Amino acid sequence: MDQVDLIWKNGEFVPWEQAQTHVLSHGLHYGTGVFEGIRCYETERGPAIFRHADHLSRLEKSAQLYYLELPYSGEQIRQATHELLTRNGLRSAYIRPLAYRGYGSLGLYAKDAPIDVIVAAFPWGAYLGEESKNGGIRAKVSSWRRISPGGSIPHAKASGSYLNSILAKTESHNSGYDEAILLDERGFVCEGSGENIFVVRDGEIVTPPHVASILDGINRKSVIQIARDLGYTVVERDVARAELYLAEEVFLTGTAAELVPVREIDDHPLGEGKPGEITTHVQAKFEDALYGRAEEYLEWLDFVEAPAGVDAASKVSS
Ligand code: PPE
Repeated sequence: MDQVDLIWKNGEFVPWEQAQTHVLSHGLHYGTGVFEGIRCYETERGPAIFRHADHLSRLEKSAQLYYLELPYSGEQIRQATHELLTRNGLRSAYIRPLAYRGYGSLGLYAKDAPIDVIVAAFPWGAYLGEESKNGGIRAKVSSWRRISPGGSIPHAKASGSYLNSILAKTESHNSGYDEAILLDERGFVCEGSGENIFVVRDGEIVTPPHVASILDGINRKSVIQIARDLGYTVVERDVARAELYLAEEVFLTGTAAELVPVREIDDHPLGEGKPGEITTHVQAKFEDALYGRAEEYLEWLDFVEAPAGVDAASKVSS
């Protein structure tokens, strides 16, 4: 992990090594936390956070779904993030806000465990490997089903939910693949272990709907809009497993991964076994949007503003 100077924790900027938590913190035992993954990109007009407001609103909703009352507003977290990036001298970064039940009591109804909130920002390169965005990846349909809405909340980005993703990811890696594709409890295609999925069939772009237990990805939403603006038809509908193998093209979207083509699933090469035309077309526009090169999507960018009197040199705790 690429360490930087400061982490924001409960309203203060603390040195990276001191941003610690007690071993009896509730979240550590039961996964009672909600988090976000956000990226800041260096653009021609300065560092900009992609769809920051959407990520913060999802954080608030995830917290609500698990009865976690956030002690800070989205706007407070937003400003803290701007200051954190500035103080750490980061022009681009992966940003990880996390709110979790901290130290105070254990047991499942632990209203005395406080809610701790942190925001960390650090460099994080290509999530699925350097070659993934150009060359595409090899995926495996997981033997693990995605958590079902009957037992948990797939729509919340909650820490505990990720045990499911970790099982799937580990299995795919241990079998020599780059990523896992999970089916939902009904057996329809759901998503990757940390990405949403899109399938191209007969020139149309298809992606599983919300009832398929997906996380409501922010990049999914962006890519749907970009693809429609480029003139493609995008349909949200259930996708059968076999459609993965029959697809002309498949790609994944997520903050960490960005837009990654899939070139092979369960040893079936897709299309010509390399990233397809529609995928690369949408990917190019999507990357323009991330890096502020697409005028029409500039409104998605939250340009980082250094709070008055703060610059990269002022690294002390406030
Ligand atoms: N599904 C899951 C299960 C998921 O974790 C992510 C993001 C997505 C879909 C795509 O959502 P969005 O980033 O809003 O487009 N996964 C985050 C965590 C990855 C991690 O390993 O940690 C991420 O990409 O930041």
